[in-house]
Amino acid sequence: MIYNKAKIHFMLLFILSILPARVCVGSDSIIRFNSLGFLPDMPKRVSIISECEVFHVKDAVTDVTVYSGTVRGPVHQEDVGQDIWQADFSDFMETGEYYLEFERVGKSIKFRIADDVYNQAYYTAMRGFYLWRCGTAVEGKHNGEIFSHKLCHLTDGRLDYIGGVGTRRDGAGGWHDAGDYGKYTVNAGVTMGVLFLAWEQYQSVLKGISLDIPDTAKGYPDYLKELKWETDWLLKMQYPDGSGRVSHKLTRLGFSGFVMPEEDKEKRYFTDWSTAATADFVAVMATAARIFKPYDEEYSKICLKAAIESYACLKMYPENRPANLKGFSTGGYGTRDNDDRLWAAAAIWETTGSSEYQSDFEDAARQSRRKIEAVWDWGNVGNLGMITYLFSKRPDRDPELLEVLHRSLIYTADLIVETAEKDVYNRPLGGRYYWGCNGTVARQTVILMAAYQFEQDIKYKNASLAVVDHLFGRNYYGRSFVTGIGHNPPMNPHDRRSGADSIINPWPGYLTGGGHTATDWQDIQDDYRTNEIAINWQAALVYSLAAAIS
Ligand code: 9MR
Ligand code: 9MR
Ligand code: ZN
Repeated sequence: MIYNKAKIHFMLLFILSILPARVCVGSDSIIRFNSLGFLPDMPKRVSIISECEVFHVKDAVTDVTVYSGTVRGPVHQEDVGQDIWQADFSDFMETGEYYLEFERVGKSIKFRIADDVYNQAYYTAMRGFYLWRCGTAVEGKHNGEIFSHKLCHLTDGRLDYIGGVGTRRDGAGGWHDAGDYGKYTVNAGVTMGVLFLAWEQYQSVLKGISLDIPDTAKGYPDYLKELKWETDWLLKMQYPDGSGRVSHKLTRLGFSGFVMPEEDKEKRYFTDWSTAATADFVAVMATAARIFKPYDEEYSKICLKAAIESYACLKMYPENRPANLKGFSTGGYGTRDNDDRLWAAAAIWETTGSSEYQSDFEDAARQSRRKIEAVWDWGNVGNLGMITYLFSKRPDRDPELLEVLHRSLIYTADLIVETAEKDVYNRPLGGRYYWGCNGTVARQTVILMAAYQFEQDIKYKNASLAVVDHLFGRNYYGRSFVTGIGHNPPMNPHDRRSGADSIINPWPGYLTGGGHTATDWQDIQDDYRTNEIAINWQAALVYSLAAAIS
């Protein structure tokens, strides 16, 4: 009788499943690594929290040892309060399915080495945006379960707070922001900026990947189809009076309870405008005009017109102007606008080539103290402007400024690499822990990959992949931080859909925010400080995975 690999595997699984639990469980919480697996020719690193020395890589089907090595360590790390041993089997490159065995410690969970180990995660994470769609019904399958919600928030939004008492205007569509159902321009900005950047850098791979989403933008690749959904909504955030002002957000007065979006029937309002929101709007619309152009000439014009109109508004209001959000207790996303203006100028210059925008950017960039920054998010989007300029193909850039920005990019990327190397789990943020820091961990890949593209030094790509390792298991918790994917993922994110529907598993593919100390992440729904999900963190996750599969 001939047994093929798959059959033997199946039989083994069957035998394992009837053995007592302790035999199969292994020591998976002790041996920590990327539970999605590894790319054949890339680093394969493991953090172990128990004293160990010799380890073996074993074929998961035959139990044959295919590689043996010795660990390094221990290294003590203060913030996590642990002694960590490190194993490295990077020079083992055979595709297949394996597990690790550490003498006197035990076995790890199984993992794969293959070229496609991150593809499914990319797909699921990107589809997270589709599932976040507002103003429509959505439905998606994951591991055989169907997640869905009905038409929601069709009456967005009221104008009472911007001079239209009792009236409304169309503000439907876009993505819900996070675990709540609000829609916030500033956070949409950084999210779209990172997603557009992923497209610009990895479109040769991304455009071939079907996301199985509805055809809401004929002729667009799926990835851009999803981005257009948000762009359509963002266009509606611009005041229609020609002033170019952009509402800071569109939300209820306070957060809803844990209900499905279609049950959230309270009034939602366009709020007052801010210069930060207006600048982010310019940046997104200018970039959208450029990126959508090959697929949709007409729409590209609409985006560019909107960008130009709002840029004029910024020029009329050179001082930072926060929105008046009195009466609202939903998310604030209050931010000073310098970095947003810088990004706006870079994006609209890159799209139009106009020298006015160019000198606006160059002046702002020369004045900017920190150029390329190591830590950034919705409150600090200058990097998006700097990167736009650095990667531009336009001929007349200022060589001196370019040189300064280039040096800053390498300096910052090197700093991130060093910071990650010093951390026992290769976390690239050092001792920084705060609201949404997992998003920033993921976002480090943007700077790392920018440096990689300039220098072609593999250390940057390796560090970028180590970020993915960290998010999917090589971390203090020995768990995946992404719902529905990887080992022991979050089960109770602060997400209203996940809390309100009748399915035990949470909506899939979402990165949770992370602890505010090294050790205080709690996988409980009430802990919105550490266990919420959000589009800006998700965009960074998508970027990191897009880089990994490209
Ligand atoms: O659910 C809200 C979450 O989306 C926000 O990020 C968070 C901080 O603004 O606030 C959450 O709402 C909480 C509110 O602020 C206080 N009461 C409990 C709410 C959670 O159900
Ligand atoms: O991501 C935001 C984080 O940086 C802030 O510290 C926090 C408190 O203001 O708010 C976070 O954003 C939340 C937003 O205000 C409302 N929707 C959910 C967002 C994620 O928690
Ligand atoms: Zn909605």
